[in-house]
Amino acid sequence: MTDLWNITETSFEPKRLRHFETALTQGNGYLGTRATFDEYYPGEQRTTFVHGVFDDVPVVFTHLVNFPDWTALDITLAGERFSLAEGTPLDYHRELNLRNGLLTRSLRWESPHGLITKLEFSRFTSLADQHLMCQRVFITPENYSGKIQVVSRLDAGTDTMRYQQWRWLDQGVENGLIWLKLRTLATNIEAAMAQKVLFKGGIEAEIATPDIVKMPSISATCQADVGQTLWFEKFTSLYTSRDCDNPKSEALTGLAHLENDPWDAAFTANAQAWEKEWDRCDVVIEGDDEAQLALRFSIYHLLIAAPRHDERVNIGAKTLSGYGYHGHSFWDTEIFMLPLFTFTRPEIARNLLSYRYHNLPGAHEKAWEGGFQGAQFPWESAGDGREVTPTWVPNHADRKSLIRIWTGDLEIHISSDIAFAIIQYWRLSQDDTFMAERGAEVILDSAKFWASRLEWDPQTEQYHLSDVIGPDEYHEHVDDNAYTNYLVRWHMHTAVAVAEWLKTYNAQAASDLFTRLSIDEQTFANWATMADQIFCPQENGGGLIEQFAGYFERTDVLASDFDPRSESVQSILGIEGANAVQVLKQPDVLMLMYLLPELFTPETIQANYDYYTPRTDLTFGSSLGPSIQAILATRVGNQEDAYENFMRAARADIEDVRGNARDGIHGASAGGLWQAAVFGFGGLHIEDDRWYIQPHLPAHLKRLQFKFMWRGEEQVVDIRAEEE
Ligand code: IFM
Repeated sequence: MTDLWNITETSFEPKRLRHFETALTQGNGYLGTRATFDEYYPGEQRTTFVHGVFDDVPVVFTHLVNFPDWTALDITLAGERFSLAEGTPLDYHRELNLRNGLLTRSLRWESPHGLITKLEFSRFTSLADQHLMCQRVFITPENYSGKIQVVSRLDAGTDTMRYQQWRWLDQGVENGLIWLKLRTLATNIEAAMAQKVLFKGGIEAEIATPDIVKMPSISATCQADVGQTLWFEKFTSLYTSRDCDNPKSEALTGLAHLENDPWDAAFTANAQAWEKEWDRCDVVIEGDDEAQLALRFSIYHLLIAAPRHDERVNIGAKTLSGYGYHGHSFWDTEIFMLPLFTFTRPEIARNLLSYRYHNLPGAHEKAWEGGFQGAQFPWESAGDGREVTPTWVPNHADRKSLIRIWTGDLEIHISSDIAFAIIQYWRLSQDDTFMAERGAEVILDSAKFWASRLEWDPQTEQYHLSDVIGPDEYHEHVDDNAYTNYLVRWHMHTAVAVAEWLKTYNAQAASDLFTRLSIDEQTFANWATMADQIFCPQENGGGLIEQFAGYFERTDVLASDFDPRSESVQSILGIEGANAVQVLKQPDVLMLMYLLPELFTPETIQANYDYYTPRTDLTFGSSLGPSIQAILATRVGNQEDAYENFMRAARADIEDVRGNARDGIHGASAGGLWQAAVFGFGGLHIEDDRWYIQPHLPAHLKRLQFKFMWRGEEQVVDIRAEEE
């Protein structure tokens, strides 16, 4: 039987090194550490990212900063350095326990000179104390006696994609603890780390603390007899000036307070914190072990990326698990990842939505730079909420050229995606305080942007949005993208309704906000009229909604016309080529029908499903596509498609189906998978003041169970297939 809580690696395959570094990433919503080995290995990406700690880099503006390595261990066994690049690993087994976040690796290593040593490594980043990281190692010489040396360090020799982002400030040794202090070069964030190593098991070790610049270390040398086990535990703390005034003192104090059996105490607290999370967020699937494990894997990765104590950070498209997209956040958060939190951990959803509220100044700047009013949220956002989408990136196919990235200029739907997520959170939580103090401002300020961005055409007597990119990024510079226009219309009507609500909920707050935004009753009347006049493509004779003006005139080819293949339609045809055909990178009209189903009849959804599905590059296009496709498939009663696309999303990172999992977890796909289980298979619907389910379990599933919070009360949905 498949283990339903463990991701395992049963043999060491160097080719999959970076994939596993991503897949087995650990974290606690404050930091994320890739699963590199404790000892060094060539080609690894030794990385710890901390939420909100960005610094400047060329081209992509800003990048999450790679922290000094806290895991580093140099182990020398009777004169031979332990490394998997040498010798032979025997009985290799690595596993990540999703239930408690513990990563373990055990192996017997035969050195080039034939010495065999059993090594067992464990580590976790505490969910109970987000500043604490713990490691434990057992070393047993099996066929020799000899000297064993272990050197542990805080290694500030790390870089971020070859850029140095740290200025080393100071380091030292205090009461057996080593510490290190640094500051980011441009953003001036100070960080401090401290480390303590405890030698256990009664072995006499000679301890030293070599104070090597940028690499304070603790070394222990001892004599071990054949069969004797050397055991040590290592604790690291990390603080930054984003969390406290004096990171060094906090880092030292954090470790000074560790109890006698710190590993046990810390691990118990960590495991209890995890138990609470899983109690609220787990989704139980019976009848499909692969789907069950993949879903837990996805939820785990979102939980370790979710800020629990910080409302000024967001989750990057690749979470904190890799370098893809530099730590930048997209609509991936609000539309794909956030529902898991809104429905199961509303406190986290509130933090993430507050990030947008706190970053309104960046959205004002973007609107102003484009010549508009109000708040236009950036397509890519990082530390301070300014637009950080790169304008040009290197063309890897032709090193002499650059590629112009248009999404930062044209993919404007994100402002309405954020409004949508706020309303969804409000409906579920009824958190009126948040709405009155923050949500309303975001929705109204961005409606103000739309009012200035919409283009009036006196000929059609309608408003249009020209030169945009919808969710389907194979088509750039299009006019009247259906997804964007419908969402904007919804947004402006919603803004008027929210303004009405605020007046009754808190007249003073409403009046203050309206004054601050320079809006009044006349503005709301204008917005309502404008919203009604936005051109929203209607069904043609066959019930189809045209994805953008002129889409149906593009060359009609299907995604399958390019099979067999191992790359996206865009990499086969090039940017211009893909722009000229109807194949989509990800569902666009169907995405609209998923978010605003009340606007479309079942027949219309069916017609559009049938048309757009074969034209969508679901295998190699965007990783955001399959989960949404799966949900729509359940809506049209196509169980086979639903399961196929669910599994596509499920395998994205576990199986590395796109070959780019090394760059980090596809956070949107992970969040989409949760939605596909709950809203797709589970058929959970929210309507006005009630919720109901219309399950669509794939035939082989025996049970689907999930929980969610409805207005402060936990709801349990337990769907069981009928016994035959
Ligand atoms: O936000 C997505 C977009 O929809 C497709 N390209 C990748 C982005 C980040 O995941």
